[in-house]
Amino acid sequence: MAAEERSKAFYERAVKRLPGGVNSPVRAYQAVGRTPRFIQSAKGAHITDVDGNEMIDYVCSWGPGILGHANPKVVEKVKAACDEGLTFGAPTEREVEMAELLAELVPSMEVSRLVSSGTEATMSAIRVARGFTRRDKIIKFRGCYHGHSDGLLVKAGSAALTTSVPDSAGVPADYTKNTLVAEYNNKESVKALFEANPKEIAAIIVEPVAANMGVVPPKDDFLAFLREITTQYGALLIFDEVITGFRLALGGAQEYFGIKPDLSTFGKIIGGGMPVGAYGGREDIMRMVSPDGPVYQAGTLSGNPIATAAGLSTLRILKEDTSIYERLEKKTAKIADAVRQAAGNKVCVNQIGSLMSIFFTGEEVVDFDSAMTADVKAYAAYFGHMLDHGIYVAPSQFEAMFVSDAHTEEDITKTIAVMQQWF
Ligand code: HOZ
Repeated sequence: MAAEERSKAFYERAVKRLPGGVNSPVRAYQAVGRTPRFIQSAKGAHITDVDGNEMIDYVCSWGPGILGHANPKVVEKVKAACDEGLTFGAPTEREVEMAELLAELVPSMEVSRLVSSGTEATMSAIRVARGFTRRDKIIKFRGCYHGHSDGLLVKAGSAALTTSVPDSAGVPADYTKNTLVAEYNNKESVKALFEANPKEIAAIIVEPVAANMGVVPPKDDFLAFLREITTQYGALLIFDEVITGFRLALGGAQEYFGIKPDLSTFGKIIGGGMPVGAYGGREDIMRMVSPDGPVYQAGTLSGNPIATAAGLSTLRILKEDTSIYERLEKKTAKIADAVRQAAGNKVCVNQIGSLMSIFFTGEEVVDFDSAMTADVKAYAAYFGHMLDHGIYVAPSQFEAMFVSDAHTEEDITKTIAVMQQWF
């Protein structure tokens, strides 16, 4: 086993002053029974912990790192932006450029608002949907995760699953009574909710590829069905593209699947490694947002100049070289195929673009229930093997594996070899 002394020492200090010793639950490694690695630095596809262990990174900061860590062009822009000032609480040119670029690359984003996290983006998009439709109820899917705002922390995925709290304590029932829950990839469950509440549903919010109960792609026409049924009932369709945005394609999942939502939310990649989120969509809907309209939402660090510098630079790199998406798909599919070959039907490998999950179950994983058949103890053992052999994957069965443009053929070959040893 690699040296972990310094990580252990930091963790001992951390648990005294931080809940679980961390600032976001999945980082605590509770689901895999190991000590979290404290990170010193990262470059390209490699991450190095405080004990000097260099690992091939497939967490990629949970998605932002599509170019790998510390891309020199992005870092240069960030440094230059720092010299100009860290935050002004006033409009800047880069915010306008960002909104223009979003509209260019994702045509449904006619008008957008920048915020500081994906959680803020989804919470605000829901508020706009409610303000626009003058309806209160929303539909979300079991196992999908849209950040940690009260109304969305219902049957939620991500670390809420790992820590067995898909419904969080501290959220009054009154706050979630308007959150209706349907089953991902199950049209009937959505139909039933609309039939029971024909004029009350403001919006459906969905991860177009569920990636917080592990990666679960939508069945053939599921997203098209959501588009149709929302239109039919006068509700809005919100794509939560915090993970899929600029990852599945330059235009996100909406380009990949050819479905145009009314509103979308972004985070992760659009911040290029800095804290950013965005929500936006149809102009008539977005004009509801204050100060144009009556839906209030604000933020001191919204559109922060450093974050927009990192985000713009990242999006421009992606725009200049869209072949990156083919490369990502090829590399990720290579890993997925190798695991399928080595593990046979002991596992279910879901892969789409540069997102992937290995579910430790013999069942096909298409929804929350099938995801829950995964053997989390088996995942924990696999995680330990990967970690001990220099491969850094998510410390949870229910998070995605992210591949970046910085992963080299050598990285992929080594990763496959370590995986094959295990299976
Ligand atoms: N919610 C993130 C995974 N889907 C985890 C964020 C973090 O721990 O950094």
